[in-house]
Amino acid sequence: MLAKGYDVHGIIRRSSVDYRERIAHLEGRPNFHLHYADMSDSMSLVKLVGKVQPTEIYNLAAQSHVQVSFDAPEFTADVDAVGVLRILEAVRTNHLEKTCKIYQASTSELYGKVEEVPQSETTPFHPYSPYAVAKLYGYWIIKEYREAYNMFCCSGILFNHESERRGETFVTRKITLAAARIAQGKQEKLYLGNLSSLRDWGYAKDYVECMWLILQQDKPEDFVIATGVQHSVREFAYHAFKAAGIELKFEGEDIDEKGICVNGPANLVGKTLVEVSEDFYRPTDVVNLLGDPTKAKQTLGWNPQKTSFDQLVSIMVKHDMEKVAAEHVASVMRTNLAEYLEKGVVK
Ligand code: G4F
Repeated sequence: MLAKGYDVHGIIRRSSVDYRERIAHLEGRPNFHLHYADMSDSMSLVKLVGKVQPTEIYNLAAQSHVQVSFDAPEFTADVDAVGVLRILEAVRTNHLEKTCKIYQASTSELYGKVEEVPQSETTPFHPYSPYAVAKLYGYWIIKEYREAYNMFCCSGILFNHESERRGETFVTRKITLAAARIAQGKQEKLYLGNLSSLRDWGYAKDYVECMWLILQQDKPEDFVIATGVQHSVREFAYHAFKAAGIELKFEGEDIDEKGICVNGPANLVGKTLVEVSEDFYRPTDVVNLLGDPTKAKQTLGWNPQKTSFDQLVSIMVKHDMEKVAAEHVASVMRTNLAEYLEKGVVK
């Protein structure tokens, strides 16, 4: 958005620890502004929308971890469901419904216990987690305000979109970081949940371009954003470890399945590097997501294959190999400095 010349305003929540690593490179730019507000605080949203008078709102705010939504269902509903309503009402309260377009981050999790494969804009929803149920409300309230008040508000039904900035507890990033750490001797083993779960993984950078395209159309519509290609968690792990120089062979079934190193650094060959743990199984899991991006391709001119699965894996692994190596250098420097200080070599 900054590259396109927009003034960008984002909301942040107060925290006593710094959690802005992923936007640190943007802070200080003249067109980039951060404001304290919260999706659970209507007044903060009403005041901010009134002050900024936005022409486009991208609502990507969410408690977005599906497994966590089983532990914090009420918070998830407040932010992911009612939060969307609060944004719509903030726009209406400030009389901006004719000038402000709204993009809502809807999700392939809406298809949940899937009723058809692949999933398109016409596939029935069957949400299968507290997260997905909350997101379903968000989807419908956007549609309702579009029809009731003639507002330009749309959903992008995004399938999993990954990148080097992905949170470290989502499965792809958990795998790429572990592969990098194991390859560099910083971790022994990776524990995962359901290895057979199937996802349609795309590159987040390509998907945000599509979010913007959705708001540039003449009429507000919902779109499925996906690559149309499906892989299992097991396959993602295989390719990520391969990109880190380790070849895995998977043996066994379900909870007893293991990923064993069959090729790679001599000290790892023959070792079990991936195991399954019940801790990462969900009470209900969505296991067969595959999107049909035909409408986005035809209407928006978007290319779902811009970044291939192999390219995505290698972008993430390369980034994490460098991150782990840099952390190692920083830690050696810290240790050396501590020693020098102790010995009085430096003061
Ligand atoms: O990476 P995940 O946690 O992503 P999930 O649940 O598909 O949700 C993500 O994508 C959605 C779009 O479809 C977003 F709406 C949502 O906010 C989020 O960004 O899990 C992917 C699959 C699941 O089936 C999970 O059971 O991987 C399986 N899995 C296996 N082992 C694991 C693990 N997931 C995680 N997080 N950690 C594991 O160890």
